[in-house]
Amino acid sequence: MKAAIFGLLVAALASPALASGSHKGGHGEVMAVGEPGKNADATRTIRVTMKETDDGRMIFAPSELQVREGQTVRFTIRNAGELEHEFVLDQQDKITEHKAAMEKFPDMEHEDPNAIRLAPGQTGEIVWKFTNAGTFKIACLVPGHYDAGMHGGVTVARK
Ligand SMILES: [Cu+2]
Repeated sequence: MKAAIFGLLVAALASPALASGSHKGGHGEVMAVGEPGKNADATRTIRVTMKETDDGRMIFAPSELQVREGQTVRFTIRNAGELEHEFVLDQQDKITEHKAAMEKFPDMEHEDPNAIRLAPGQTGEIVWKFTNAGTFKIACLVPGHYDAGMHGGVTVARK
């Protein structure tokens, strides 16, 4: 239900080019960044911590990740901060679109397989298969967090 509402909001915000049908990634449509992976296929675990820093920034540590095309990765994500944070994995234009939607509707929740929201102290997992080489993003789209530094890159090397 919430995901469906989000889809409508994104459709309303998206440019005509983006509204062509592939923008609602995570709802059974093909995403450039890949697809949900099977736990048994994961050949690698990447641990990512989300937190605020003493100088007022918010970060992912590490923030630059390197994986390989075809690889299934288990992301173990820990919120070591004092605020709620989220980990969203996607291509840059989808992140930008989603960020704008979140700023307009801050209470919006989403339950996409490429995203996880964690309360302080919580740890969660995303198993993801990277099906395409390229440069993608991780980001926290809680309003203000991206601009406080909470984003990073995922480079998917060609097989
Ligand atoms: Cu955050």
